[in-house]
Amino acid sequence: MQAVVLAAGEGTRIRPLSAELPKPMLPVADRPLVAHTVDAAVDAGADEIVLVIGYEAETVRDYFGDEYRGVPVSYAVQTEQAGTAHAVAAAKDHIDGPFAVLNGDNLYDPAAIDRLFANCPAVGAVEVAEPRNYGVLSTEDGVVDDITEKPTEPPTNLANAGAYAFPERAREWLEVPESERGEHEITDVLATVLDRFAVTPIALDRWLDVGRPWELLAANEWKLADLDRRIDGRVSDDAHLEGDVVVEDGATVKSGTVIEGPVLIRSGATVGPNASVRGATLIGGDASVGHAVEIENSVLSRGTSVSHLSYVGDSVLGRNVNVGAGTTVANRRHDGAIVELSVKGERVPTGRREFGVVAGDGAKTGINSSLLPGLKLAAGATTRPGEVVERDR
Ligand code: TTP
Repeated sequence: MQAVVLAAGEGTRIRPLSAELPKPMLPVADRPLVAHTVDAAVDAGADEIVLVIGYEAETVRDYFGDEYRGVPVSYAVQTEQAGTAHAVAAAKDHIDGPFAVLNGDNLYDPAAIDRLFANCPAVGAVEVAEPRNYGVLSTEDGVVDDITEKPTEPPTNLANAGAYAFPERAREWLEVPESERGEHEITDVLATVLDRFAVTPIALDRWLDVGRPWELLAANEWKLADLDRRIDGRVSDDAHLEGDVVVEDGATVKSGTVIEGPVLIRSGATVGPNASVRGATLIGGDASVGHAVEIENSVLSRGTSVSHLSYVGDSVLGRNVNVGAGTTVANRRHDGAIVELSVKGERVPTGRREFGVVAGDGAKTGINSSLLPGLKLAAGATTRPGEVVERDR
């Protein structure tokens, strides 16, 4: 089966992390987010991967090339992000048989992708507590017979997980009219398939739609929890590594450092001396965590540097961010309330009582900056030495 993976969107809700990198290419453990989906498709036996690309398309192409893990990869360019059906339609000329459609910004339970492919036509379904916020699937006699977007009275608690195995004929049904929100939506293609085929619901034990910055943190928490301890880099004799810690070849952990897994330290990174790293944390390639720095439950992307005597907790730092010495990130409010973050100009609850900051590529904090919880620093933004930063910049 061919697997069409949608990776053309910019990820406006995850800004500033997507300022120069499309959301599907943001780091989740040891690879880009979309690579987890492509890996699941390859493991399920996909005989071709068709990547739909658009925003910052070259970064996706450069990563996967023409062949990935022995499976041919082709690309369809969607010039305008006019919706998920529009994205699949851009790949129409590549499709010549039954085909799967997967979102390049979703993490799926890999075993479910196996079952999805084996049971074509099929759709991924995930049990949710609040089905009103999702496309909800109705079933009869073990077959999906309808999908309703954000229903006020949901017929089931089965949400559409954005994973489809379509019969070849669906190729003819990709041109759908604009929906109320002005997009050409894949769910309208699914509705036609449901009318004409018996579509099997495939239960996903786990699923995560990465739309906003804290969901990238959650994606890392998920995939870092799967790490198995492996020490290939240089670790000082008096560093203390507990639990599932991976130190890749070419990474260095210096004297006096304490690391409590799951923590992944990628090649070229340096940690310590006397640093403390814990929680689900990714220290990206060539990143640097200096003397007496504490990092907790955070993502540090490639090339990011946190200088001596700083604290970073529950935060996502883009590439080549420079955290000046003595910077402190606050990751809890005094009132213990859920931390909010601005998403497209609106304050949105992250669902977390502990959440720090999100910094775009190249942001720099001055020495001894203090950053309040739920802040965003734009790509290239700076803070002054000693500044207490209370608002996004
Ligand atoms: P969304 O998350 O709806 O869109 P997005 O990724 O651009 O993010 P945001 O809403 O924050 O701007 O998209 C779901 C998936 O479909 C995702 O993998 C991107 C992909 N997609 C396309 O490839 N083309 C499109 O036109 C759209 C709307 C989405």
